Formats: sequence, C-alpha cells, structure tokens
Amino acid sequence: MRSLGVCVVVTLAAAVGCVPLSDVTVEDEGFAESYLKKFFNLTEERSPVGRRGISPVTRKLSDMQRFFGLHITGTLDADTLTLMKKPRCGVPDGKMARFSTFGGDLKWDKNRLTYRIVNYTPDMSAAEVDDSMDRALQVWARVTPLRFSRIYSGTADIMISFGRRAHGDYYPFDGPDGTLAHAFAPASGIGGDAHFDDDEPFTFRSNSGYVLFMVAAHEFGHSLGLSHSDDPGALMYPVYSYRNPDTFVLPRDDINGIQSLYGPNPDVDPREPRPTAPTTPDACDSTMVLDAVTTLRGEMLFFKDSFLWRSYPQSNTPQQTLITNFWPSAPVNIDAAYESRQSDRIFLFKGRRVWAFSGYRAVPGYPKKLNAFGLPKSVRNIDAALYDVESGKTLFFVGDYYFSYDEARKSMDQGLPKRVDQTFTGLTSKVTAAFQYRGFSYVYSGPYMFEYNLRTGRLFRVLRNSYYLRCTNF
Ligand SMILES: [Ca+2]
Ligand SMILES: [Ca+2]
Ligand SMILES: [Ca+2]
Ligand SMILES: [Zn+2]
Ligand SMILES: [Zn+2]
Repeated sequence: MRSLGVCVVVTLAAAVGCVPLSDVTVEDEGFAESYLKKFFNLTEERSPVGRRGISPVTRKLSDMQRFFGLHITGTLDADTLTLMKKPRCGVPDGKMARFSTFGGDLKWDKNRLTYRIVNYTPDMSAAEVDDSMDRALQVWARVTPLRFSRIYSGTADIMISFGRRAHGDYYPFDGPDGTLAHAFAPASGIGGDAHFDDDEPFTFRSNSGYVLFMVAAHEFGHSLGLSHSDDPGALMYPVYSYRNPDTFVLPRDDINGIQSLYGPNPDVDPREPRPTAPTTPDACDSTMVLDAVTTLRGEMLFFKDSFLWRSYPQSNTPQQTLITNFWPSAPVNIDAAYESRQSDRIFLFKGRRVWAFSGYRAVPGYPKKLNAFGLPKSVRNIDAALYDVESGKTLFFVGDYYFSYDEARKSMDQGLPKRVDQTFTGLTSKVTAAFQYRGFSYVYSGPYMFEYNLRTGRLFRVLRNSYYLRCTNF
C-alpha cells in the first residue's frame, strides 16, 4: 500500500459566501473519522484516551489542520469539515511539508522511461488524449533528465488507462466526482501506472469538467515518486484546480520536489529564455504588496498574483486558493477589485478591462472596457477601487488622483478627479489597494494600510497588511 498514489482530484465545492456549518452531526463525525483514516493514517485501534487526554482523533485532526493551514483546534470545526467535504486526491497527506516524496528509494533508477496509452475516454478525441498525456509528461521532462518514449504494445513503465469502478487493481473508482484518478509510485509491475476514472467528464481545455492534462500531470508526479505538497499553488497539492492548460507553468515547489529526486535537466540552455516558475505568495511576508482587496458577501478577499486569500469573520485563518478556483474565467495579477452592494457583483480590473462576477457566476457581457465606468480613455489601468457603502459611490484610484463613480446613476461624479492627498491626509505614496470594512475605509500603500473615516477624512491608524491578512505560520 505504500506505493499507492490514489488520487482523487477535486472540485471546489464550498460556495462563495457560504455560511459555515455551525452544528456538527454524528454523521459528520463518522465522515471525518473515515477521512482521517484514509488520508491521515488514523488507526482503527480504540486505545483508551492517553493519560494526557489526547485522543488519536484529536491528534490526527490537528495534523490535518496543520497540513491545510487551518486553525489548529484538534476539534471538528466548521472550516475543517468544509475542507474535508471537498472531493480530493486519495494519496495520504501525512507529511507537513512543501513538496514531498514517497521517500526511500521510490524513484526510477533510469532516466529513460516508456509509456503506453492502453485505452481512451469517449469524452475526447484520441488525438486530444494523446496530446494531453504527452504534454503532461513533458511538464516533468522539461525540468529533469527524465525522457519519455511512447510504445504501442507490450508493457511500458507507465501504463495509462481509463476505467470505471472495479478496474483490475484493488482500488475501485467511486463513480462521478470524488476520486478522479490514481497513480502508483515508481516500481515494477503496476508501479508508475496511472488510472483515470472514466465516470468523470474529462476535457481538453474547457473549464467545465476536468482538464485531462492537469489531472494527468499531477498523477505523473506520483508515477515519478512525488507525494503531495501542502503548497496550495503546487501541482502536487491534493485538491484539483482548474488552470489554463495553454499557459500552465510548473510551479517552483514541484520543480524543487522532482529535482530532489532526479536533478535538473542537463539539456537546458541557460541562455534560452524560460518562463519563471511561479511561487506561492506568503501571507507571512511582511513586505508583500497586495494587488487588490475587496469584500465579498461578508468575507474579505485579498489578491496577489494568481492567488487570493478569503477570510470570513467566523474563521481565524485566511484560506489561500487560486483565483481560477473561484472563477475559471477571471484574470490573474489584477490591478483592483471592488464589490458593489447595489448589484451584488464583484468587479475585477486588469489593464483597460473589467470582469464582473455574481457569486461564482461570470456576468454575461463582460469583460468590458474601463470607459464603461466613465473613466477617460487616457486611463490605461487603475491602481485600486473602493466602494463606499454609505454614499453608494466607488472611488477609482489612478496615480495621484481618484475618480468617484455613482453606482446608482451609473455615471462619474462632476468635479473629479481629485488629488488623493486632498481627501486622504497623510497618504503621500502610491495607492496600491483599497477596501471598506465595518464602516472604515482602508487604503493600502505598499505593505501599509491607512485606516480612514471617509466622511470626515480623519486618519485613525497606519497598520500593516497583516492586520487583516493574518500570518498563520506556527
Ligand atoms: Ca508500471
Ligand atoms: Ca470518481
Ligand atoms: Ca492594485
Ligand atoms: Zn495526488
Ligand atoms: Zn486503478
């Protein structure tokens, strides 16, 4: 069982703005226990609670909470249960680490590996399946000495097949959702093989269904000896997230992982320009400059690069996730964001374009141009946006100036733009993000956050990013 990489890849099931569960039922407790057994090696033994009163369930709950960056309570709280209910990869998450490997000698002792696509899914054309598998293997070949060649008969190191339910190993699939695929760590025989659950809707590049290339790239990570990472940006994170297969670049954490087993690619020409491997922003980095901040149905969202953190009042711990997990069609590296209470929409700005979402749903007709908000054509991008609940106006920060947009009249206010420092005393450097929360307006400049009363213009405090976006490292 040690070589098993059962991978359940996952959909984001928690609703935007969902209300965390308040009551844990007996059913939930049973569910949680089987989750911990499956993924955190909770053993069946019903040993009496130790002298110090820490039960095995409490210990494993704490392990799980640590792995996923949740608040460590050792109890089955709402955040923990919500995370457990997301379908996920079946490989146990034992180690609390960025990348990890299956350990020991579970790696290939040769760099030339063969693969064979044994059968196909009806969801896609054979050419699309071939292409997805080939590119998924190249993801790993690009950063290692590993080379893959395809064979069409006989036994390959990596046998790739589609199946449903019981499919010839002792790990039957579970029907739609839940487990999407699984793969076995390097070894002879079934080792290295990757199986895909044909009860899933696989797709070539659409954001509905599961992108086969992404699922396969993750599984082949197991086939080569990687286990799961707790880095939410890593390909080897246990939870499936949609990413655009055409622009996917293997994250730094996965590169570090695979190179710890096989070393770097000797064929890389260092002069050749390559896309930089993305790293996952860290809330504990006190110098981090956020791209944008907004509320969304009572939560706070903090944007940085391809990620957002969501923080809801009931929770101590901001949850980091890919922006595309929320909204597959959303831009990344955004300039600004705000929530209009009037229309119950969130707007994301990047360059001259603006996207609109209502909950998880993309609002038809978007992206639109900035001038849909009455901003002059000369504005190429905005730095920040802030929706003022009291006046129903949205402030757009552009360089040293800001504009004011009336959400009800859907037009720009007269007499603007105004200088930022005229209204926001003490703010002398560039505005980088802004939002309003519980009656106060927060204007960010770099890693600092200025707290204002917008009506009086009074500056109350200068705070750090971490005031709301808490660093939860322990
Ligand atoms: Ca094999
Ligand atoms: Ca399944
Ligand atoms: Ca910004
Ligand atoms: Zn996995
Ligand atoms: Zn299988």
